[in-house]
Amino acid sequence: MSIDYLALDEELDPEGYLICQYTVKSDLDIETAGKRIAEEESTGTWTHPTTLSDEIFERYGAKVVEAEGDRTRIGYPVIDFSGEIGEIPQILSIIAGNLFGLDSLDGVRLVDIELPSKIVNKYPGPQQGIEGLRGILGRPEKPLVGTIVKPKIGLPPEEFSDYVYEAGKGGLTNSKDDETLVDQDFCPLEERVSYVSEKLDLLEEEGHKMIHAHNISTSVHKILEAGDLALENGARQLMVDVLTVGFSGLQALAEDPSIKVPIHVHRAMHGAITKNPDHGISMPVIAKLVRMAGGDALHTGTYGTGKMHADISEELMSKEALLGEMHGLKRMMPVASGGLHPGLIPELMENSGNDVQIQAGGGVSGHPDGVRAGAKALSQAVDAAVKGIELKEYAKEHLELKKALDKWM
Ligand code: CAP
Ligand code: MG
Repeated sequence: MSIDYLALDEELDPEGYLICQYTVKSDLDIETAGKRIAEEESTGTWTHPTTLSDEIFERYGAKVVEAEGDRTRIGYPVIDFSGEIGEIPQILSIIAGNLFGLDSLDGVRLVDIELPSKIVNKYPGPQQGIEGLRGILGRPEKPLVGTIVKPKIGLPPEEFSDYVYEAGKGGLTNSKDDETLVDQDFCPLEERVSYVSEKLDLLEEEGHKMIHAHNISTSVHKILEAGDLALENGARQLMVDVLTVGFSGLQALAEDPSIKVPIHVHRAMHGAITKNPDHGISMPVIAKLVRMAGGDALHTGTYGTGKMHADISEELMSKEALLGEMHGLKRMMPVASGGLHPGLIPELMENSGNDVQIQAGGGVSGHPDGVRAGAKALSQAVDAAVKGIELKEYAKEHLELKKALDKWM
């Protein structure tokens, strides 16, 4: 046989390959562009290595099985990902590695990946997932409703915990640290967790179950220690900024037997990777990797309703990446957050359905009557949407919602 990465007539066994779909912008025709990616990321380089035999190519070479318009599908043999040590970093170094820097390609976007069970089954995945979260909160069907403590930074631990308490009194099921807060001098992790845990206990005594995700994003060699510190002080949920920490930090936590609480995953920095439609990695791909690494809930967007940039078709794919079948891994909770307020809930829920954790920071703390009223207004908006009642109608009997709509609509 001879070495040719183009295999357009071949049907790939989905269990034998990790199949990637890329879109490419280049002066090259799409077949040649696909070949450049396949050779760079498997057995080739810019010229033919004299050390590359037909046998090596046959066994380890990637195959371009589709090349049409600006799209190409490339299959990487599962054996290229074998071994005990490589894991997600190695997967990314192959399917999302040098190819992004090739001078002959003006833009490449990794749009989707199909992972075979041989790869996925190496990962335990989410420990709690959506069912676990719903079980902890005793909320089997309705969306979870949460807030992000605002301002993002600056509140000392006690005032911080007062915010959480007020949000709980307004009916919210969830709250969380912001992605930029970890252990700063004005609000150290240990003290913050301890104050918040007291308030969550108090809420529970008063009949309301709520959890708060504490951000322990740090270097991988410190993250388990930070997790333990939070748990010793009563944390009911942990949070990781997965892209600034790295997938490995999330996986280290998720696979540690002492961490039994759900892990909330924030995606700060994803815009640098996902926002350019001609280049980078799509959010659904990141979502699949987060699910393998063991996240329980992940930010996937607000379907065009909030403050963050959105491509709705990709957001729907991300939702499917978390909730669809994935070789037996538990399903994850999609989190909708960013510029939300009660007035946006019906439109959001048309796309999200009930399997969503809805969160508003400004949309709770910016309510004219404060956090408790803001939390009530958000809960009322979700209740109205679940019941299929128009917000304006529902607001006639729900004053907090009315004031929120008056302010933001
Ligand atoms: C939302 C948020 C989240 C964004 C991130 C913020 O606050 O806490 O970090 O949701 O976007 O700081 O902006 P607001 P995404 O409710 O006050 O906007 O979820 O798309 O990753
Ligand atoms: Mg935030």
